[in-house]
Amino acid sequence: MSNYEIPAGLKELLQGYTVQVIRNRPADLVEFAVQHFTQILENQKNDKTVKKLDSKAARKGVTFATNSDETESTRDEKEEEEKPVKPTTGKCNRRVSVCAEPYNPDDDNDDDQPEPRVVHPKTDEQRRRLQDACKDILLFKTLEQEQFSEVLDAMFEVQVKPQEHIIDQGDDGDNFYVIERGVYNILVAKEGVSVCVGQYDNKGSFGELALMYNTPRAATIVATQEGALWGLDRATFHRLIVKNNAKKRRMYEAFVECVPLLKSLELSERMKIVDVLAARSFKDGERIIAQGDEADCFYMVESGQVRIMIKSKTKAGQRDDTEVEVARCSRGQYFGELALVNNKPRAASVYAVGETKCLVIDIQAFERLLGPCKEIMKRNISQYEDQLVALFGSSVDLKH
Ligand code: 1OR
Ligand code: 1OR
Repeated sequence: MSNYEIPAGLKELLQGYTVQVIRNRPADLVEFAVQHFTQILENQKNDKTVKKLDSKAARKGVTFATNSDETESTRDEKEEEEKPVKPTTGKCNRRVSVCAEPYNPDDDNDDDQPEPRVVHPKTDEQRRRLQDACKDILLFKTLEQEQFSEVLDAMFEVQVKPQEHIIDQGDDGDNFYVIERGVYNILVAKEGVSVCVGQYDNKGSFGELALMYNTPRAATIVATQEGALWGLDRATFHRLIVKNNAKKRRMYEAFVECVPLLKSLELSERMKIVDVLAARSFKDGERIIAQGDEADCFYMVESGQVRIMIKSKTKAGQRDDTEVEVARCSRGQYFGELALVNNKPRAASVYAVGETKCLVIDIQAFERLLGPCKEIMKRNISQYEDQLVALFGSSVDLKH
């Protein structure tokens, strides 16, 4: 008995079935099991066929459609989302974006509808890799534990080849992607010419915009090398992440209104910032940013305070390890913009003073949403430079 090895995937298969039983409360467990596992088998067969035909189309999430008591919906989008997704083989089969209106998650009020749950069984090893890839994804940070594990259950692994287009600008949105590994270029068409505007380097996520706002894909994402991604289907993204945005808006709307930097933005632009931000808490004395590190996000102080500390260079150009406090930021103030604006390492270290809560935005969202505020930031940065000279003399350079 002790020599018997539990086959890979068995635990996940049984867990998936158990979850569906709890959710659907079927009268006949055996009959329900037959339906459930037949559906998995069919989906697997479909997956295999499509993989051979078109690896991109095969990335559609597969829904285990067990909510047979769902009432007919009049919304085209909802109907399509909640049907089992049949993998398709070409762009002509993609769904068509019907609306480019800013999406307001508060309008969505179908919480009392039964919800389908997508489960892609995973081995323990896959689940570990997935959890690792998702641990810093800001969009997942505000989810409750239960919602987060639903997201993990629904994600599916995607192997990527060099030069593969994961997303094409203008297409309809099918999945959201989290990067496990690989380097991906972000291309945007400007006057008919495709321009590389950024890159994901072995971390991060993309493909949320078309799903959040029901708009065509805003950029093309191309793998520069072999890589691996985790996909999340549109319906699950909508059900868990977009619905959660309504809660986020209620929580942070008042806060973003009080950030002076964001005053020049339209209300709808400020709400888009709320949609992408994540809250992070720090203990007294905890280091939030380390001078010299590579930068990948921007911070606003929601409560508490932070201390900005600089290690100066001596006249001989050697780094002196003693840190000097140069500034403090409290509620409504921001930090961590300098490295993003200058595309340089962090110019200072930042520490929490007392329990501190910050709201964080990743570099791509910063570039996309805070463009109009950059002039204000640059003006403030030139003030840093004046103070730097006053404190340390002209031998110190904020740009490293
Ligand atoms: P999506 O669903 O529109 C393309 O599909 C994805 O590219 C998009 O979601 C974002 O996740 C990601 N502008 C628009 N989309 C971007 C950008 C971006 N960067 C990443 N994505 N900009 C570049 C910022 C570095 C602004 C370009 C003008
Ligand atoms: P960052 O991305 O370089 C550290 O990460 C952050 O500290 C930096 O962005 C700024 O947001 C913030 N000099 C350098 N960084 C500063 C300064 C500063 N103040 C805040 N930061 N000076 C203080 C000016 C009041 C000049 C140093 C003498």
